[in-house]
Amino acid sequence: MKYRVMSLVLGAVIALGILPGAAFSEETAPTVAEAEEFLAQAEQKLRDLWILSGRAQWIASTYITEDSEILSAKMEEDVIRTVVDFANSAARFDGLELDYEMDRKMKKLKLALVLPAPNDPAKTEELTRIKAGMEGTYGKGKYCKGEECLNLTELSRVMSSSRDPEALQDAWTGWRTISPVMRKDFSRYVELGNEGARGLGYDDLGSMWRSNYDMEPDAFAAEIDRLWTQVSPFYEALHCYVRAQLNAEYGDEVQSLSGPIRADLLGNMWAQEWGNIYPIVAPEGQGEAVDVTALLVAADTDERDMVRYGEGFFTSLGFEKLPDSFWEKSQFSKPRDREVVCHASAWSLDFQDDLRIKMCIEITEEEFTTIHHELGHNFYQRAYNQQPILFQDSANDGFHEAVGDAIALSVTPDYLVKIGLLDEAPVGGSEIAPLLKMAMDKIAFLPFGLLIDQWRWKVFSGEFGPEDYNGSWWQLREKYQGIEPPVARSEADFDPGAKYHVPANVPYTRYFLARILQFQFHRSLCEAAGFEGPLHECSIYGSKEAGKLLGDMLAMGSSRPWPEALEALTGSPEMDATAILDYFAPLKGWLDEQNEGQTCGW
Ligand code: X8Z
Ligand code: ZN
Repeated sequence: MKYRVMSLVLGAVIALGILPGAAFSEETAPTVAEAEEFLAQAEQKLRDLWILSGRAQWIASTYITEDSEILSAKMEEDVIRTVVDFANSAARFDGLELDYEMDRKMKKLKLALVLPAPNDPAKTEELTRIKAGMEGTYGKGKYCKGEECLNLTELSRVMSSSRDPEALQDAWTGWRTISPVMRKDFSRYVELGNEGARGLGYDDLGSMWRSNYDMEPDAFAAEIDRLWTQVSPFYEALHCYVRAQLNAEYGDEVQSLSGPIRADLLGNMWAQEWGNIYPIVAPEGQGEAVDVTALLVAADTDERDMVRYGEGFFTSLGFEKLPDSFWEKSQFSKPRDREVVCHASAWSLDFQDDLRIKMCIEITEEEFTTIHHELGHNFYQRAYNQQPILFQDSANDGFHEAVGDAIALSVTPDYLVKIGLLDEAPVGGSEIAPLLKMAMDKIAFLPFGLLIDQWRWKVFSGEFGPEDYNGSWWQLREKYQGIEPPVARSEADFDPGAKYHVPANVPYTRYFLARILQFQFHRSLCEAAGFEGPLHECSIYGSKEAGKLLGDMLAMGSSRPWPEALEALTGSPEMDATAILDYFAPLKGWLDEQNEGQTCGW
């Protein structure tokens, strides 16, 4: 099962028989023994279904055709129906005194779907077909100019490397031609998903998503606001500095010194991470940032080699090597002969050892980081594979996204020297350059990580209606990120659909949480490794102590509330932005100096 969609990949039922709950009498009062039997049956059946539907989805993602799409939608339909049935049947045991484990399993069962459907077979089918169709449309998406058609990988290359505003604008608007056709389907998906969530007792689908954090949904939303308040001054300082550098690079005509930044100038199709334009903002005389892309290319590294490096990091911590099947069954490169979903993902197909990643790896630093990110999912999945199936998940979804990223923070110059990619680490000099380069990805991402679901939550609650999908999207893009489109947009566009997680129905707040959590993890792991010194210089490579601390937390899966898992690793049960702020502290002072005399903000 693919991690990111745990619940929606979850299974299928087809001919597997027994209706959930059918074995239990509705007439007599339920007993604890019956509840236990019910859970055992549910777990057995869901495991079978999830394995089957995971396989169907693997094929649909690595071989997009009408047939594979229909089959995977069909399997997903069965999973949804089964989980909804189980969740409804579970209500029968409400009010019974269950032990902790059983009680938690009942809760997890109710939340096992990311996409619930109404209790109506025709609507369930409609919803799964719409969802599979939107994801397929995204996967196949191309921008054609005459004979020449460009896919997302190719357009992204333009976004990351071109410095020609016209070419950037063309690639940016070109990619967004793939999504207007999704608009109608998306609004129907919102209706049906909401109806499904209400059927399970939630206010709407957004509220259901927010209910999976061991706290009240409103309290979770407040938690997110609190974290954003902690980090937003840093983002504003970075925004201000970068805007000035872009103004110096492109001139007033292209990028003004005030107001929002033009969204196509930041080196990424969605302006979510800005590391690709680091050369434009690199300060002189402030030390050196290592160019990992150049090192990979110089060493003639291929896609598999890159993944081997990633695996090597985890084994250095004491984790077992990946199984042979990982190397045989993963998709590392974009096939030439068929359409695939290139968006990177990590899968556990059998809840045991059939681990795989699916990527279209490019030989770049950005992808090197993504490989560590994906492997983090796989090592997590294997670490919790002894848990009951309903606890085979991360402590909260931000944890799943944070593990590989925390490891990638240890890809320091010293580490690159150890693995032979770099001859020697830059010595002396200022730390500003490497910190700024890192901040272009980590700090720049924060408002983006936040806003996708701020938008979707309001779409699900009805506050943003179909007549204002694109307008409200850009309102939030400007509010949080301080960016604006390079050309006027209208409701004939559907720009949210040009970001994978929207058509694919993957909640996004997890990535915001992960940006905060990964620095907390890194700080604690560095401490366990006995590292003393600035956090950005720490690499836990080779530390069995750090590996043990991490591995023990991962093995908990979702069996306990996430604050306990966090406390086990960091000593504190709170999500807290001080770790990311500490990591970048020297940079903040420097940015403030650079920004002196500027009018920051937008
Ligand atoms: O979607 C991903 C991963 C798969 S879980 C590649 N990420 C987000 C994105 O690409 O938008 C990782 C960072 C944010
Ligand atoms: Zn991920």
